[in-house]
Amino acid sequence: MGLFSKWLRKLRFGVLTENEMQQSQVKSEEIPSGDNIPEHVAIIMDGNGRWAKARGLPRIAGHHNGMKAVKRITKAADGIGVKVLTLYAFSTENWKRPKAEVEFLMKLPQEFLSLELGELIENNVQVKMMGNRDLLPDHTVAAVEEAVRQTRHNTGLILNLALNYGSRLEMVEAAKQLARQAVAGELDPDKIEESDFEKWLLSCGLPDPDLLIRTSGELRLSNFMLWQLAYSEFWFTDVYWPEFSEEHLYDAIREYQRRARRYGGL
Ligand code: V0D
Repeated sequence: MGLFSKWLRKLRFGVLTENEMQQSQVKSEEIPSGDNIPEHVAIIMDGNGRWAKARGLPRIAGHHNGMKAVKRITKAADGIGVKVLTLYAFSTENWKRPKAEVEFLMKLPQEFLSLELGELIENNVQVKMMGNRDLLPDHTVAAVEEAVRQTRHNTGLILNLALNYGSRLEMVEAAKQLARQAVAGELDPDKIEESDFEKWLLSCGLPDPDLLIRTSGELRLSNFMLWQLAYSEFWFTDVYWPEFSEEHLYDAIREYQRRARRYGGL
């Protein structure tokens, strides 16, 4: 009997159990490779607080374990040939959280970099930051800018951290810049093109994300890269960010590759 004939027969007679249906998807467990690796993966790292709550731990324990996932996923993405990894670490909405939690979060860049910057440099990773520096504490900005400076000539994976980032504000700022250029007589409003707008976005110079991942079950964009995600594939999972593993990333990328193959077939 052929490998799949059992499934085919069961399908024909409509007697597949839920469990068998899942198995019949013939999921490849291989590490993604080949062409069609997404060049830019963006991730909304949600569920750190929920992960902690489920374990009876304080929220900051969730954030701390989320940081370990950042290290794990950066390595895994680099390992399979992703060129840009954008991580949504702190949104402009996150200021509404309790002061002590925000203070803890603002120390994480320093903590992460004091542990990991050496290895990032060894691995030729280039650190970038995307967001509004104004409201961030000086110590946070200084730590990130030092990492940006020390890695600016690296040519490997770009690790782009969205800190105090909000997409609508980013676009309003871009609109202001175009208005200023128009008032100065440097730009004809009737000749404004997408590329004129794009060059004022904080993601300027990076390709648009090919794949957006959001963890922890929420199915929203939450003001993240609204312009840049116009044509991206979306992948959602119920897994909390601190538990997001290499295998989850590979699942998302294999699904991305399957979708890309389907378009190719049309
Ligand atoms: C907390 C889950 C790494 C999301 C991940 C202040 C929430 C862990 C960084 C980081 C945060 C930032 C800059 C940098 C290198 C690493 C980070 C924040 C929160 C925001 F250059 N994890 N991480 N930054 N969390």
